[in-house]
Amino acid sequence: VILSDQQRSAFQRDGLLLLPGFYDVEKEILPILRHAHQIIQLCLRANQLEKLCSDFSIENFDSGLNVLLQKNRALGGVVYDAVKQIPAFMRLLSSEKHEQVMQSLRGTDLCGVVDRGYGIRIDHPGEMDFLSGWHQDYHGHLRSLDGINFWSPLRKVFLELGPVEFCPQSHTNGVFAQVCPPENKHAKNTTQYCTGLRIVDEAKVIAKYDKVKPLLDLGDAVVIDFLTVHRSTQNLSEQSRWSMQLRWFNFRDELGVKHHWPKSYAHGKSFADIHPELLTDPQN
Ligand SMILES: O=C(O)CCC(=O)C(=O)O
Repeated sequence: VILSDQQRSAFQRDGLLLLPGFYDVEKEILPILRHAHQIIQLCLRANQLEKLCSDFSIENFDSGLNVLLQKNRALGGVVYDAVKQIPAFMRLLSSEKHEQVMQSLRGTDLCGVVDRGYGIRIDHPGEMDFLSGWHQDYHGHLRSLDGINFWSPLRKVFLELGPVEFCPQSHTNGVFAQVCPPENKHAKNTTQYCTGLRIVDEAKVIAKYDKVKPLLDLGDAVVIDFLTVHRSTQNLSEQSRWSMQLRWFNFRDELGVKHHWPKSYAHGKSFADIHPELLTDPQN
């Protein structure tokens, strides 16, 4: 992958970069969709819903998932956990093209894949509980300040499907100070304390920036700086929104080296362990 000077400066300026057709749909995306389809077929059969089993198609690769959800919302969790283990997804996660983009954008020869910093989101129509509020990925994943999230759809993203919303140039502010939710004030450990952190004066901070909600095709990727503020938007369509998040970091980042590439929530650690100076208790 060779990025142009223009792409590199757009990324430095905006803290995000759209790479249309970054993945080969046939070779890199379709195997993931086919495998996800098979997993859903297995779940349908295991739940006496074999009548709903169907052949694979790109548009309807998750056919039957809505019925599983209606039968028992927990089955959505089963599919969610299962698809992260698809070999074609794991191969893509660590593929050389991400390393090349990291090297080109971060000017480093030594990158890493964020352990447990990857996944496949499935955002179902109308559900609000699992949407991510305004945040920087750094808080949730740490490792190094100049990490990158490769976000890519597994279903074409149109407006009603709920595109991710970004604040371009918000990365230039550095790490935003955070406030914990009132209910965490007396949490037993820092991981609990940091669950659901919000940017201090969120509304004022967010109002300062333009917003963009890129619509994406299969194979496109948005390269997101770990410090760029973004959030989920609600899925108002009738289909589930499927997307991949693949996070990488730079081993040579000074803060990362100093703190031994700290881990975060997924490993019982948190932002509070590394940046206590950027955390405040809620006032009420
Ligand atoms: O996909 C989304 O709705 C939000 C994704 C996100 O916040 C992230 O990948 O960090």
